[in-house]
Amino acid sequence: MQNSEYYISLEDKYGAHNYHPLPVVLTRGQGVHLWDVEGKRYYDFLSGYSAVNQGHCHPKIVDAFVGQSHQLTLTSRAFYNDKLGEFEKYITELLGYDKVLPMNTGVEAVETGIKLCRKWAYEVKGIPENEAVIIVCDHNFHGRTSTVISFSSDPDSKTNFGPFMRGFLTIPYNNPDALSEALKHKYIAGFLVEPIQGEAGVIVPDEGYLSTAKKMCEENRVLFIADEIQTGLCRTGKMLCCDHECVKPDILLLGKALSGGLMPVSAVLANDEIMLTIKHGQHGSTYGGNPLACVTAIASLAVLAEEKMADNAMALGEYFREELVKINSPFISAVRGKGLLNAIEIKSKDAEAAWKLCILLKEYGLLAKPTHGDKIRFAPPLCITKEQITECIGIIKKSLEKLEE
Ligand code: IF1
Repeated sequence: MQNSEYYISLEDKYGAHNYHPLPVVLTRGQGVHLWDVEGKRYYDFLSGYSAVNQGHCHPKIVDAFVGQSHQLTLTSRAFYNDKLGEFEKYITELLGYDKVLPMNTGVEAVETGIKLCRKWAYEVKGIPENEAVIIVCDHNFHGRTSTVISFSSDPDSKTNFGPFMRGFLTIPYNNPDALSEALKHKYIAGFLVEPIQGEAGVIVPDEGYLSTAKKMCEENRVLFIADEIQTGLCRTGKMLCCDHECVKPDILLLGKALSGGLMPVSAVLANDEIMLTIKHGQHGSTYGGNPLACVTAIASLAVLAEEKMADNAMALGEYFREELVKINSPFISAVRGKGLLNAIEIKSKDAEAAWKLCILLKEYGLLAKPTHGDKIRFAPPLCITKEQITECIGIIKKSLEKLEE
């Protein structure tokens, strides 16, 4: 095995420069821990952007994956297979929907949700073809395809990738009045929203925002589309973030931890009135619903329940935020989150302060990365223990003190 510099130089020379990673080269993961090529151990406080809620290389998920990989991995949907129906039954009964449409990446689920919403708008609600409008929120992040960045408000995600897809109306997040106004427009088909805005810096809306928004959508026969790709699957202390307000989305989008970080698996759930608007030959994917993905997803969902990861996230999230506040650092201007999806906002004259803090955290054995400059997301795997959280608070405290020097 070579050293970190060697692997970093390989990526620099041969890889696209579409990321600016922290200078650490990882070679092994287990539970809440990662190891770099020099053998140093870290706490993972990013969890693959919430794709590794169950912990790295969870033995039960790996065993399911390896077992199926020796048997049958891909048939395409030109034929049936003996795992897809089992997965479809499992997840629709678990989450209370008539049907599921399996895809691979999160953004494919978002694109599928948009297509379903439009199809329903034309063929059920009766909106004139090509006139459907979907309401989205400022500072959203729903993925990086050309359609989805068409309604991004982030210049980095959007500049010079045009021309863009029309049919989207942007409103401020966490603003029921703005949604009420937008719903007066003709031809509104859906409202696509993150229950907590992850990329924007873990923006938690006011209590009641989601339930008020859902009610407004019902009153206007508009589909409430919840992007739970990052907030779902126990991350915020409930199976779904919408569960905190007993909101049942019309279209539910899942991804990331649906496969425990082993392979891309995403899913779109809806009831028949919406889901059956897509007929055979009208949407699909080579890998969508492959047997390997189905077995991996069932194991990933089962582990969340067996290990009570939602309860753990709820309890330890509270503890983590309380302890962060107790640090009382002059650098921390905000602490926010729900469950184990949290973030701090860094206050400093130095624009690089958040990055420098992440470098210090790395030195002291914790991996996290800034989002949008001055915010640092803290999202460990949901199997973390109170003792480990306490140790990580110590690392964060020590790093902040070092930053002051
Ligand atoms: C990157 C962000 C997080 C997502 C939500 C859909 C998707 C994502 C709420 C698309 C993906 C990832 C993408 C990755 C970094 C990461 C990210 F910073 F980009 F925004 F987590 F906050 N909906 N988020 O968070 O899912 O197609 O990637 O599977 O693109 O840099 P995907």
